[in-house]
Amino acid sequence: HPEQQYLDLMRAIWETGSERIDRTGIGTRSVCGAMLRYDLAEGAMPLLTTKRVYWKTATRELLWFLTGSTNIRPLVQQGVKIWNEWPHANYVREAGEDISIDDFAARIAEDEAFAARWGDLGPVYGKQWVDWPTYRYRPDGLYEQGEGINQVAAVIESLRSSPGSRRHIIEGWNVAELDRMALPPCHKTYQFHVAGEGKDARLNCLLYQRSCDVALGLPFNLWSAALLTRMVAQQVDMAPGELVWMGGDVHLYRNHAHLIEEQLARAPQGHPRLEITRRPETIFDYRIDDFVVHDYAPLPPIKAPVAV
Ligand code: DHF
Ligand code: TMP
Repeated sequence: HPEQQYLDLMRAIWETGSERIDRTGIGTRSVCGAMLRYDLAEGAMPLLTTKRVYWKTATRELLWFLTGSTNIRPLVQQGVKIWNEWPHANYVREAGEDISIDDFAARIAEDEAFAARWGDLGPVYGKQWVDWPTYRYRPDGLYEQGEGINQVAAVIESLRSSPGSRRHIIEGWNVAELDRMALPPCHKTYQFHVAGEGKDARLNCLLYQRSCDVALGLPFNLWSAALLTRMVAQQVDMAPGELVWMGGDVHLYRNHAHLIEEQLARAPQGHPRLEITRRPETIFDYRIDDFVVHDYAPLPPIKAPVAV
């Protein structure tokens, strides 16, 4: 079963990873470098079945990236909470108000000005993907802002015009702007690769993730990368090929022990498939209702706290 790769990686890190105190202070067991491969033919998706993964939440996050937004407000308004911890921690620290995370989220949802001031994550994924900033030098030697680069649109264009190119890349790691991001990108580089030609063309995708929380982040990251690959494939009229995932610092948090022990005792359940029910005009026109998952009968969710 393809999910066995994930479980094997989890077990290997838990049993052999090196212990360290990480940025969050929680502590991890970590390995350097890992690879997972998933065949996306016939609708197959790397959607874990050994615990329920909220794929609609992950899908809403991906669609939010594609709008270029970096403010959590549109997510909060859809009931997606996965990015709330960082603006909340920032607000408590900077404004000095001891507000609960749920009350903070409620305020983000109802107060537009408050959200504009406190809900932004800085120039994270959405900004870099569709509006990477450029600079234009003037004759006097100073420079001004140029037009932003839409990397997603550019990759669609290059896949259509030169499928054999080795430059189909979406990059999140804007070195000049890292210090303004709430969290520098984890899933930082997506490279597309076309195998076969003409009617037989298959779209492969390689994701390089510099830092990976295997228990909480990776299930979302695998789903989203496969989903992006399918959407791009649909837009360029190719069949989806393979998703290759590569991790840099691949770790398990020490306070996820209960999740890990429970999940490693479980066995994969069947083969979920994704159907995309419509072919939107562009990569930016997908909606949540365009995605239907079939044959997903996972084992129950396993809750664990996210390290902030
Ligand atoms: N920090 C850390 N330490 N790990 C992460 O995985 C992470 N992910 C981020 C931002 N910062 C991070 C963005 N993505 C959850 C999943 C993905 C995610 C953030 C959080 C999460 O908490 N998942 C839970 C609950 C899901 C839900 O409430 O819908 C899960 O059980 O999957
Ligand atoms: P870091 O910036 O110190 O590496 O911390 C980021 C943490 O968040 C790390 O545990 C990896 C995790 N993470 C994911 O695994 N996937 C994601 O998509 C995001 C945003 C974070």
